[in-house]
Amino acid sequence: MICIDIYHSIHLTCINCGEVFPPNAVLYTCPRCGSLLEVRYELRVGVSWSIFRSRPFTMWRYRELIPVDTRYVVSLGEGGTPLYRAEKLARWVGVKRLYLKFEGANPTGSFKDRGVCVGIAKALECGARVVACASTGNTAASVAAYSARAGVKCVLFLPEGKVAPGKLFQALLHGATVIELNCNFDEALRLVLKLCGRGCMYLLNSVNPWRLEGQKSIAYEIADVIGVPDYVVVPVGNGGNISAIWKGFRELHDLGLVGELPRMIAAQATGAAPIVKAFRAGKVTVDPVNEPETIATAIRIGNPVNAPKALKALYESRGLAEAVSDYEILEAQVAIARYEGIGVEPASATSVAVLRKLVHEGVLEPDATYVCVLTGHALKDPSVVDYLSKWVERYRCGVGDIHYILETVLRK
Ligand code: AN7
Repeated sequence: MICIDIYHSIHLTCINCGEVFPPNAVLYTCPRCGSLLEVRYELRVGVSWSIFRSRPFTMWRYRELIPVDTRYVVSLGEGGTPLYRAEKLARWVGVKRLYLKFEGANPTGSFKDRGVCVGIAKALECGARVVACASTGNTAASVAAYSARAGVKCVLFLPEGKVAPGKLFQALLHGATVIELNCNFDEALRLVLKLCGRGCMYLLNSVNPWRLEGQKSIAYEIADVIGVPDYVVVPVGNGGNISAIWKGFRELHDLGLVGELPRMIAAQATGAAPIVKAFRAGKVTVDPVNEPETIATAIRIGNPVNAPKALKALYESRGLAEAVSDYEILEAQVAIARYEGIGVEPASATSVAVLRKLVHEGVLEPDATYVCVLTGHALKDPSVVDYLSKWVERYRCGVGDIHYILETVLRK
């Protein structure tokens, strides 16, 4: 058991004005300038890969680098997800070395579990009895499960009709209070931010900087298993995860645990690509997309709350940002499933679709090491099968017709 006495200091810092706040302050944005907060810490103890590798492969293997009081952690075994070498998919994409970080293998089927686990620990430390979030679905599913295990009440604000069925089912199954709003995700998030600002509920969206402290561990695991790749491609909605992964790599670099840094690539859907637009214009904030639309409902986000952090990650890492159509997303989802046996939801496939597009356009070199982060499991959204008719083989027939059907099938 370790707690916080292994740190010289832990604090929240405003990324804009630099104001510093204590780690147990219940703050989601800077009270002085309204900008985003970041967790900073200074270790009192030494760390090394050999210490980390002497422990089980979960995200808590790197617990010194996740500055939360572990006495409050309620775990479901988050992190420690597979990093697959994908040789057939690499050929389809057009690169030599491609790895897939499969976050669908987390307890509730998405990377959110890493961040929500830390966020719930912070909620418990602060004495919160109710946690809340707005969500396109995966955060809701994760918060519902972890709050159930932690024994706190959970209130979820969802855009009505736009949450994939698997995610909605998880939220209801775990006993959360589900409020479906007749607005989109961006409006729901603004509403819940305001409500949580009054102090009646603890906010677990990724604007809460503690969420990112958990999600950093994706970088730690990648570096642990294959070292630092040339590029990491991440599906982007609110921009929390790409910021967290970049923070993770930077911390490893600052601690001398790695010698290089990767370049970060943001992957979005064409109908919801405010980060791509801002990056192309060289801007540090986004112009919101008012009516975002994409089949990848997880990233149907027009006004990303972590945009300043995500854009900073792209500029600092000399990265890239690109968007792909819904058709390209589904095509990649099918390719990942068929070439590698890995089932992901549409939002996750944007990383592979964007990589393929950039390689085919000659923007990215074939001879580099790429990691695509696959953020969520296929079972989250079985509804997309309705759009896959071009790719699925499916027959309905009477038993009497079976010989005729088989003849057709086996001749193909
Ligand atoms: C599968 O659950 O925003 O850029 O409310 O579910 O950190 O927002 C989900 C986001 C990528 C984007 N892939 O991550 C929510 C939510 C999947 C996701 C993202 C999400 P961020």
